[in-house]
Amino acid sequence: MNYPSSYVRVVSRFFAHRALMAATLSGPLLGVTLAFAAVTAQEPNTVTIDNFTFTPKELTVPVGTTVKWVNHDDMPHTVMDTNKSFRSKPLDTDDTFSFPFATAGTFNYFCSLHPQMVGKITVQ
Ligand SMILES: [Cu+2]
Repeated sequence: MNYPSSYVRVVSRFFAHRALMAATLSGPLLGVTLAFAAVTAQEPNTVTIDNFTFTPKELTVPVGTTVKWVNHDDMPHTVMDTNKSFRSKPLDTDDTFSFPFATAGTFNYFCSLHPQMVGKITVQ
């Protein structure tokens, strides 16, 4: 469709204004949301995956603990023990993987899709 350029200009200015207003209004709200997310981010015995990073990168738990991984990225990741004692399927966004650690030891793991992503679970 062909709109006269003056119309396009007015419309795009309108949307630019709306976007600015939305950004201004959502600023404080976003701050609150982020603060809330920061507080809730670290559930015990849970490793989150954000921006190609396992957080916490190293986690120490007592024997018998089930550790849960949650993928917050919009791209699949896996959780794979270097000694193959556990291995997840590819996790899509918000998918989780849980593994019960029944024995003490150090478990180094990585993402098989992005092997530079590494983490460690120490069970004692
Ligand atoms: Cu990955």
